[in-house]
Amino acid sequence: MSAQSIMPEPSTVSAVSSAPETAGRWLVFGMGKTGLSCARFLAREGRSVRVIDTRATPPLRAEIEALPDVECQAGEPNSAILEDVDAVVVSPGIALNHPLIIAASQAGLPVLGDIELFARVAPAPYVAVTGSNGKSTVTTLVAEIIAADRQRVKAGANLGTPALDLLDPPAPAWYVLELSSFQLELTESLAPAVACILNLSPDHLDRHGSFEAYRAAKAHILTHAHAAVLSADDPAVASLAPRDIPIRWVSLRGPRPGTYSIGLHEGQRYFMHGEEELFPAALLHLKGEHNEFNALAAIAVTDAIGVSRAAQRAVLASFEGLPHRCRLVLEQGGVAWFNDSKGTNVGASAAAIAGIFGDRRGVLIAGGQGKGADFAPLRDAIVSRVHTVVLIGEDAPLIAAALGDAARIVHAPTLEAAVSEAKLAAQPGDAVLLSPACASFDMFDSYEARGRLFEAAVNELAET
Ligand code: UMA
Ligand code: ADP
Repeated sequence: MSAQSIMPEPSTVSAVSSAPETAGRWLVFGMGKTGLSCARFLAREGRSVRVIDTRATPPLRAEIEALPDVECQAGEPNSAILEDVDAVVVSPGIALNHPLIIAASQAGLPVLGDIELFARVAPAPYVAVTGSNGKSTVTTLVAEIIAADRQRVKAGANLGTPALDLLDPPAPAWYVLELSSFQLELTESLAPAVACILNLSPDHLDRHGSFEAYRAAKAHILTHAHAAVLSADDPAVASLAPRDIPIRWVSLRGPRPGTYSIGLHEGQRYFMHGEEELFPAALLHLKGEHNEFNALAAIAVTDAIGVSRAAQRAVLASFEGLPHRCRLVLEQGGVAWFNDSKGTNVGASAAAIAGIFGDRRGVLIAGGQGKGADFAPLRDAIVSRVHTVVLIGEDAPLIAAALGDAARIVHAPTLEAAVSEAKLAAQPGDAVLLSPACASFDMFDSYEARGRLFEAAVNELAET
């Protein structure tokens, strides 16, 4: 199939007003980045908007209140607020079992998310990327490759700029969206030119209740997709493959016809498409096999939309990786310190451990809020690689129980103390990796704050 034939027509829906529910008052739930983008979008469309948030002092209230014809109300909402409402837009941080959402559904009100609004009006085609891990890396690679091909591109959604803010003119040739399960569970019209699912491993089970429910939410990305890029290595992804659209498969299990993979030729490793050698794998700076997979996925996605090899090569050769993802902070006394604060679930940290400790042993710093995860797979990941695990945060006891005697376990009250413990435990030739397998919110505002503090503590220790 040619690249052109998968390109969807730009949306024929020029405004959200074609939807039946748009005549009356819109209720936006959440005063975070998404709530602000929804209120701004709906106000610009001339809608009457009320924005609510369960918190007494929501973060972006002042910015939202400054919009014309937008009303704000903070504090736990009462279902009476639904009386004069015609549609509810829910921010991704709100669980759909919130009593107000249940009441809205029971009242027959449309309940939608910001990505649904985006999909209804997008003036240019879009690529959508999801998965449990690697989304931000692949979204960024895809956007940079499109830009290197001298096409206008805007990237965002779960990564950075909310999707509706990307609609500010001028329209690009392509949008690239990173989508979370929370965003996907509230979409119906999403029709990406290419939908990519990188992998699926348990995450956010405290919100979705089960892995199957989480997977079902992610599967929404494929419902109206024109083409797909899917992992052939992950049965939970591969079994979602639709039969009626072209699929590009990505695998780390060696070359196969039509598949994007890594192959050997005259002793050199190559990114391959089927039998074709595309680029030497050594071109990529990013560490770890998981990043080779991410690079292959970005090549597959940009092949699907007809981007040049030269643009792919230029970006793969120059991309240094995003902050807080397996980034080298310091090498001192024969010990290399890595910040993978974005390793916020077990699957991510298992991949980071395999990538960083591939050719050396060392110390892992982990722990935080486990989001209901089963930590048992971490045990397999650390055996024969990690001699000491330093644990922090509220779910440290759960992780210690899951690891058993696979490594020496040390508990630390703070991240700074964990860095000191890691310094004591590390031997020359070792790596020390922060990859918490947990969310940060028990001790920090965000994974970025956790990563920054780690880097500061490591750099400070280096000076002592
Ligand atoms: N909250 C309340 N009461 C409310 C509204 C929100 O307590 O009435 C709390 C939520 O429980 C949540 C926090 O506020 O802890 C933020 O919720 P939100 O929906 O207002 O968040 P936004 O600021 O709009 O950010 C959201 C995404 N956040 C979440 O999905 C939790 C951001 O992804 C995304 O970048 C942004 O929209 C723009 O699209 C962040 C994230 O952590 C990076 N995503 C998860 C992940 O990547 O694993 C899914
Ligand atoms: P996401 O946006 O899905 O959280 P990121 O690109 O930000 O993904 O990477 C987050 C972390 O997930 C990385 O620091 C790394 O530990 C892990 N990771 C990245 N890519 C993959 C992959 N393809 N498979 C498994 N783990 C990965």
